[in-house]
Amino acid sequence: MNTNSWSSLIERMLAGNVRALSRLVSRVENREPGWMEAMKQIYPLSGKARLIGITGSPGAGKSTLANGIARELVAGGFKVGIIAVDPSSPFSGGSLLGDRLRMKDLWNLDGVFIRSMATRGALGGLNQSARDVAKILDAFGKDFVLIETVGVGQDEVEVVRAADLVLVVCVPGQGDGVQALKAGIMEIADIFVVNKADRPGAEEVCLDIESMLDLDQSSDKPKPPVLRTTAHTGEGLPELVRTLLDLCSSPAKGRDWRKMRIREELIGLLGKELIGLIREEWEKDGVLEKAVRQIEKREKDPYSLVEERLSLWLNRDRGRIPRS
Ligand SMILES: Nc1nc2c(ncn2[C@@H]2O[C@H](COP(=O)(O)OP(=O)(O)O)[C@@H](O)[C@H]2O)c(=O)[nH]1
Ligand SMILES: [Mg+2]
Repeated sequence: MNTNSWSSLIERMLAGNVRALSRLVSRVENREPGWMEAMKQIYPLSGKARLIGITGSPGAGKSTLANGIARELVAGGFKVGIIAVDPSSPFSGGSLLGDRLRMKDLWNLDGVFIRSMATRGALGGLNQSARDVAKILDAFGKDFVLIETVGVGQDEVEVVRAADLVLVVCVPGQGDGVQALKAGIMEIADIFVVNKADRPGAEEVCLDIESMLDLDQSSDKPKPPVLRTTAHTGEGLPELVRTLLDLCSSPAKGRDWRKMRIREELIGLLGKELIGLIREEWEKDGVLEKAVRQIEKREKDPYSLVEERLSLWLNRDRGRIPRS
């Protein structure tokens, strides 16, 4: 049997083989032919793991926290995976830095599997790629998948939106840091972590966040707890993990949240696939090139061309798409 075939990879992954897991993740990320079939097989085996988003500015201590949280969870008997949407994340004390090839690999540190993903170039889009990897880790048997991402940029925000629980990491001395949080991240936080509590100003940051939360009457969500940690010494981590486990076991986000996520994922997947199909078909037989030439010579405008193309597609497929 071809040991690199999808079915063999899935089989070995399910048997606990880390190399197969790593290979599978890469091939799905690269959208190699058959990836969708593979995900169809993997999907029913997922759905148990909790996705925890960890977001905050660069240097806030997200990787150190993720490591610490993973350690605590492992000590509590849970299986943990980490996805770092930031290839510069120094997860094994810096040894990942400056080694691009190895960074693409999956790391196994004390049973915690760590996957770095580049922010650019994810074929299925960063958000979907992170979801796919999380599902594979879930099927592999992880109870928790931590996703670390810098809290800037639409893609990154989408990634944390897909999480079951979101930790927003702040640090003292950030200046307008808390202010900046208001844009987008604030409302998706389930727990605020004030890290680097060993530094002066931690108390002020906590107060800032608390008063900001008091001002925010719009949300019907329970007020997120604000916790202090010193990630590199582990101080505050047991309490953070206790809070996290508590929140995970209470279905506060409810069904609508899940439905919203499923809806977004469906639309996202469909969109990506459609774009792929359209591009492929339009590029076939030089049709796209012809259109480009027509626009260049100003014989046609892009709007009419898109309209024509669209109606061609719709009319051709109308009879084939079932109504239900
Ligand atoms: N003083 C202090 N330094 C910390 C703390 N947590 C992390 N660091 C340090 O802050 C730097 C950035 O941490 P890192 O986890 O890479 O941040 P990330 O960019 O958010 O992932 C590292 O040098 C850490 O050792 C903390 O609680 N206190
Ligand atoms: Mg990091």
